Amino acid sequence: MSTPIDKLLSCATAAARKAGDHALANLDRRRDADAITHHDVKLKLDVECQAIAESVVREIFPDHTILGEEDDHSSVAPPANEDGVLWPMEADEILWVIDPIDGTVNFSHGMPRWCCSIGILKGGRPVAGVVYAPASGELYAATCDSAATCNGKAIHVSDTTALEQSIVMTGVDRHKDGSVPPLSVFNAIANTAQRPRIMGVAALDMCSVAAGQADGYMETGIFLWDVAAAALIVQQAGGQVEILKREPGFRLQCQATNGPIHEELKGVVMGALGRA
Ligand code: LIP
Repeated sequence: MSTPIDKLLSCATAAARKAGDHALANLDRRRDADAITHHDVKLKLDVECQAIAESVVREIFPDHTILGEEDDHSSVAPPANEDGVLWPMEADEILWVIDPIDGTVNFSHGMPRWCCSIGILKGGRPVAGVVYAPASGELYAATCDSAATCNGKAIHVSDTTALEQSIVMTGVDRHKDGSVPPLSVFNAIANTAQRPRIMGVAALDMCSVAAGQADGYMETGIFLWDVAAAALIVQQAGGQVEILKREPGFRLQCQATNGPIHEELKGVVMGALGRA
């Protein structure tokens, strides 16, 4: 018998709240790190929060597979593209995708913009997702058969029709091979949109699109766990999400928009990436 979607959503909500609240309660330990690299940091709290979220999921769904940001995925090869699918997999397989602290660098500096993101894929398609931002108390949620909400209230994407009137959120690419110059997408957006924004938290950036506060989001050096929950939240808020490229280690190029600006933004981004 298949698992009811609302049971998946309530478990994801409980797991995100428990993990996120643990991080918030331990803010004074935000700089305790297992590793600090030039562009990133591996926090002890990241590992703890992933374990907390996983234990909530395992208690209710002991047989489900969990993919967490903190595991080693470097050798995973990208699958072939399949429309409407975030990450192609077996039709009946359920995958929990957990980013215990998205916006780790913000968090480690004491900035309040970070979140816990939990998305559930079935056959590679998102069926439920929760993005919880403990510092602001915002909890975004959606399932494949219900509207997107923020703290229980329905949210909707903007109706902006032109890129020149749009706020587009993006990030700084950290491809070590230099295949994508770090600010190439930012520069292209800065030249065409009303304003570009880099806030450092992909899941919350996409929720801003879902809530109609921003009109688009595009990032090249992003991972499945950054977008698994928010992709569904954008879609169920009336927006459009497209994976422009999949790379080894669950790395993605992902665009999420309100819909009307999607093709215009994609043209700009593809031009910047030399794939026009
Ligand atoms: C981060 C993203 C951010 C992106 C960073 C990083 P983390 O996730 O949310 O938007 O620009 O490259 O992937 O590492 O803080 O969970």
